[in-house]
Amino acid sequence: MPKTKKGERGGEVKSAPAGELLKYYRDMLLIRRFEERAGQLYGMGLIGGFCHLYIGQEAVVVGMQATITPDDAVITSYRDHGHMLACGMDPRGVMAELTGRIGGYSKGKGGSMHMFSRQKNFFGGHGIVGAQVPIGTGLAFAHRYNGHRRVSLTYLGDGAVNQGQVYESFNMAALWKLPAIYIIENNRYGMGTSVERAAAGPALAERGSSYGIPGEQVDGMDVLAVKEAGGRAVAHAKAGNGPTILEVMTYRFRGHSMSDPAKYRPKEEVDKMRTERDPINQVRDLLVAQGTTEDDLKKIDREIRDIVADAADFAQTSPEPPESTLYTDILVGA
Ligand SMILES: Cc1ncc(C[n+]2csc(CCOP(=O)(O)OP(=O)(O)O)c2C)c(N)n1
Ligand SMILES: [Mg+2]
Repeated sequence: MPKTKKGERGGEVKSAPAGELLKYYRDMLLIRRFEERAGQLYGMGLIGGFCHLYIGQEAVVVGMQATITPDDAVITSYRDHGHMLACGMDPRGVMAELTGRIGGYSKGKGGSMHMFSRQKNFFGGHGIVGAQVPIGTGLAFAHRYNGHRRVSLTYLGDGAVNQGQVYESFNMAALWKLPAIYIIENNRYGMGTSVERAAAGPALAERGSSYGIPGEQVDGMDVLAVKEAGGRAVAHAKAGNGPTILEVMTYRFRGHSMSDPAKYRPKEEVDKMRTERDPINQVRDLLVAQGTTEDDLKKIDREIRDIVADAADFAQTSPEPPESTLYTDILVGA
């Protein structure tokens, strides 16, 4: 259980041992720096197609990842780079996929939205809004069918939660008590539409209540809060009690994709979230309060910078796939 300490703003904030916090700091910083570099490569014209950055939302995936084992399954939407890095996928392979090179996870043919790792139990990377939800439910079904004590984490957005297939999935997951955890990353917008304009009823955590699925709203800018709620959901599923919905309140600091008019939310709103709720700065503050030095943090910063620089170099030097591979690795044979 996380310890609590008095926060600078007077409230109770959670804390945890330095070793644990350092891991979260490192993992979130890797995602942040990776995404910043991906944004730069996109600006240089090196990334084709879509590219959706996860900056601001890092605590969601890092907190959830801390609750599962490598055998558990993870699936998400197109805003997927952070999820892949959190699953332990190689930054080189992810970046090279963004630049469409043969060293990428889909051999340069999938791009940002279509990457997978069977080895890390990461099942994509889906460009159709909500389409990952039935698949994630199927993964939970497979765990149950095969008698494995494993869970499936399905991430979806506040926009995706209004798709019909989500409710077919909720019904089956509840009916068969599947070990499915649905993590709604409520970043307040689906492209340029605020959740208030798109969703009837504000409580997305309650969207499974008529199926009897417990729901919980969680502070998604606080990695320890995510980990705590995630841990409860995983224990519930592994005990055979079925699915949980976590509505994780988060915020994306960047645009929806690389072209975003930025007219649907005031600049002050973004600035306020960046300065007051940045998930990485919050962990950094906890670490400093526990005695981690600036030098220790700088060392981590340098390590992360080197990993990202190496991934970016690889993504520019790995060759493009040859024309002869145009029709290979498209379908898996029966
Ligand atoms: C079925 C379908 N409808 C529409 C789109 C276009 N589209 C892409 S992302 C998106 C917004 C989804 O928002 P949300 O679920 O909140 O996820 P976020 O982008 O905030 O992570 C839409 C409408 C799509 N890709 N698929
Ligand atoms: Mg959204």
